[in-house]
Order: sequence, then C-alpha cells, then structure tokens
Amino acid sequence: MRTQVAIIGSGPSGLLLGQLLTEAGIGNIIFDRVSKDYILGRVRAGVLEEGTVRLVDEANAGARMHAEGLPHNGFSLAFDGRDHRIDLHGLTGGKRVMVYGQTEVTRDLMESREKSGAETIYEASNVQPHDFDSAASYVTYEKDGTTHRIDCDFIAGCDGFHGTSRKAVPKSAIRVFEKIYPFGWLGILAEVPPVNHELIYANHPRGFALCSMRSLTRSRYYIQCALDEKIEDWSDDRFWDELRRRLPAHHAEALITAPSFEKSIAPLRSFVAEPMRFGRMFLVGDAAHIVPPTGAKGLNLAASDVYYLFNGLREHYQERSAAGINAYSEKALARVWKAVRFSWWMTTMLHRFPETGDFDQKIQEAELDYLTHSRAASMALAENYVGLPY
Ligand code: FAS
Ligand code: PHB
Repeated sequence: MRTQVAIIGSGPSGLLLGQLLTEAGIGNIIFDRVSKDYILGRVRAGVLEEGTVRLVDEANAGARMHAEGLPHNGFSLAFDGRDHRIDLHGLTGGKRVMVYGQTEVTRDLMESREKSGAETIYEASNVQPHDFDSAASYVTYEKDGTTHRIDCDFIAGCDGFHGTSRKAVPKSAIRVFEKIYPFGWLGILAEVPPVNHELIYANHPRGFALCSMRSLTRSRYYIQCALDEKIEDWSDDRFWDELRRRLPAHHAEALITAPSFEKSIAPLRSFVAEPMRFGRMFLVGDAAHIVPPTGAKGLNLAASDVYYLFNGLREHYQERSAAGINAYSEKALARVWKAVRFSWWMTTMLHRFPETGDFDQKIQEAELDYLTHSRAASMALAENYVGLPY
C-alpha cells in the first residue's frame, strides 16, 4: 500500500496536518497507537491563538469552535491581593484569543476527517518510520496480528513527546535542549460557572494558580504543586480551599465549587529537539518541543509547525518546489524558541521556586510591578500571548 504523506499520531498536530493535506488533495494516512475514544479522553489545552483558529477553519473543522468557543480580549494577573488586567485587544491593535478546549478541537478535526473519507488507523501497534533518509521511506505497524507496510513520499512525526519518530533518529543527528521545573500543575474540571469572565493567572506565596474555563458552565482550575504530590491526597475540598487561598479575596468569595469530574497532575518541562527535519521525516508539535503550559503555547506551536509543513508539502506537490520543506525546520524552530522563551518567562514570573532565595523573590515582584505599570512591558506580554506572527 502507498500514500503521499504518512502521519504518525492522531492528536492536534496529526489531525490538523492530515485535514489540510486532504483539503489540498494530497493523500495521507494517520496512524495512532491508541483508540479514538482514548484520545478524546485527554484534557489538555484551552486557549487558541488566531493563527490556530484560522488553520482549524482551513481544515474545514471550525463551525462548532465559532459557535461554542469564547473569544477573550484579555486576562488578569493576580498578586498582592489585587487583579491587574492585561488588555490583549487594546495592546495588540485588536487581536484576541479563543477559549475552546483542545479536546473539542480534536473532536471537530476527527469529524471533519471522517466526513472527508481520509483514513486513520487507530490502535496500530509498534508504528515505526523507516528509510526516511532515502527516497523510499515507509512506515510499518502491527494490527490484528499482521505487520503492515505503507510506502510513502514523506513521514510526519506527530506522535508527541513520548512517540516513536524522534526516537528513530540517530542520536548523532539530533540535539536536545531541556529544562525541568521543580513543580507540577494539579488541574481539575468541574461543571460550574467560571469565577471570572476571563482567565486569572495568580502569583501567591503559597504557589501559582490559574482560573480558566471550557465554557460558561464548565471551569478548569490549576494550582502549582510539588512533583511528589499524589492525586489521592487531594480531595475536592482540599483543592478548593487551596485555590481560594491563592486568589484575591473577592474572587475567593465568588468561587462556585462542585465535585470535579477530572483531576490530574502534569509535570512542567521545556524541551526542544533540533533540527525538526531528517530527510523525508519531519517532527511536528510535541514530538519536537514541549513548553510549560503557563503561556498557553503547546497546542498553538503545534499549529504553527503544521502551517509551515503543510505549505511546504503543498508547494512540493503543486508547484514542484522544495523551498518550503527545506526551510521547515529553520522557520519552525525560530517561532518555537520565541514561544519557549515566553513560556519560561511566564513560568518563572508566576510560580514559587522552593530553592530560590529572597533575591529571586524580589526580582519576581519587580517584574510584576514593571509589567503592570509599563505599557511597553504589557505590550510585549500581550503580543506573545496572542501569538507572534507565523
Ligand atoms: P499529542 O501528544 O497531543 O498527540 C500525539 C499522538 O500520537 C497521541 O494521540 C498518541 O497516542 C500518538 N502516539 C504517541 N506515540 C505513538 C506511537 N509510537 N505510535 C503511534 N501513535 C503514537 N498545551 C497548552 O497550550 N495548554 C495546556 O494547558 C496544556 N496542558 C497539557 C497537559 C498535559 C498533561 C500534556 C501532556 C500536555 C498539555 N499541553 C498543553 C500541551 C498539549 O496541548 C500539546 O501541545 C498538544 O497535545 C500537542 O499536540 P500533538 O503534537 O498532536 O501531540
Ligand atoms: C487551560 O484552560 O487548560 C489553560 C489555559 C491557559 C493556560 C494553560 C491552560 O496558560
């Protein structure tokens, strides 16, 4: 069997690339090791940049996002018991973000793919890329007791941080950069109205907290926690009490609580693999980079990677030009590193670092004070948060 582009991974990267290729008439098959329902059971990102929204529209999967998504013109920083609103719309000449869960984006892309008739092979075991440094690349996988081979022109490694594609690259051909943060995020989902109409990022002596949402009736909250915390030690009541302690009093009093229906702890890391192209195989999204979710960049970086790769592949097939695919890694990494910087900066500014001393604490306070009293500093934050140009 043969296809033009073999895509490993049916998360946002793989699905968005697959549907853009399908809309452009370029054949592709997606392989994922788990089931569709397992993928839809994951709770992850919640904020989409305008570039991501445009790509989901281009993939013919944007109708529900525009019907149910929440356009947001700003968010608040909370510290010293007060809110400081960052007016994204005013500081960026009219840009905004869309609050719409990654799970829903994934669902919409899956539905669009099913309608288009493009093929996705779920529960494919031992998916492996082969001979991507030659013109005869192919992918193998096991299913129903049989090993299958798919010959292809290109391979897109959209298989996330723990996937197989990056691991298939010889260690001598790849360089990785990594920073592990000394804490994680304990997150919950609850069917309650959000405490505020916009997101709140809180810096508090007890630790960071984030008030987000999935709709006007479903809230998403996070608190910074130690890496050795166990979910079973965090009852809902304990979580709500800790969240209240980290918010300004007027928000703590207004907080509406209910039993959570999802609770998880995610570690935080910054990670970049260079380059992102190896012959006929391209790394995309979390397969190539990870950011702490503080800047809401993970999903949005996957989207800009897809933008560069899709246009490079389109030029290859429709204009017989290799310029786009040859420039992919350099273009994608230039945007990735700026988002890695921003996510590191937001994380460093808003979290408690147990091991740092009083000096670093004073620097953090000065950073927040400068940010909320300088239009130039707020503009820099705002232009990064809404997403730098592609
Ligand atoms: P994904 O990891 O989403 O998808 C990879 C796919 O490849 C999966 O479906 C997997 O099953 C498949 N796969 C893996 N190995 C395979 C193999 N060997 N063979 C076949 N298939 C394989 N980002 C934000 O912006 N905000 C957030 O709040 C946020 N929270 C997060 C919380 C957690 C716990 C995690 C892990 C990430 C979070 N992220 C967040 C980042 C997240 O949204 C990613 O950026 C996004 O999922 C990237 O999408 P993909 O690159 O498609 O990778
Ligand atoms: C979320 O809603 O899950 C979310 C929002 C903003 C972030 C991180 C997570 O920075």
